[in-house]
Amino acid sequence: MRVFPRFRSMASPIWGIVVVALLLLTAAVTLSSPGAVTAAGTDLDLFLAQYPNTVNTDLDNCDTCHTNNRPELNPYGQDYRAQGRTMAALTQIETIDSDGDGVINIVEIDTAVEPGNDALTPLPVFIPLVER
Ligand SMILES: [Ca+2]
Ligand SMILES: [Ca+2]
Repeated sequence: MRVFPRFRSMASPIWGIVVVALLLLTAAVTLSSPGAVTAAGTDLDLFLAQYPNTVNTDLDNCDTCHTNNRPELNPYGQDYRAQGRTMAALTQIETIDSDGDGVINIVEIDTAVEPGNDALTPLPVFIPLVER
């Protein structure tokens, strides 16, 4: 059976080495990119330490600071980064409305609503009127 020279060369051991090298390079780039492992290992941990009531809520994930187009930051994540990505930064941005939905960040955080997503706001609280 005749094998075309092009396919024969593809089967040589050097291509196996090239493929393995590319896979290792891809893994190294993925693991070292900021916002991937770093964000999950430090920024989210800082957030949960600062706001322990948000553990196991909708804020206990990367969506708190990132858009669905990772590693792109949402407005809250951008404000957090601009202030230095520390616990002090979290405190500094509590009283601003990062996503512009009319609710300041700390109120959204206290109600487990994303402070970087203007499509999500806390439900209004209705206080019943009491007749005298
Ligand atoms: Ca807001
Ligand atoms: Ca919001």
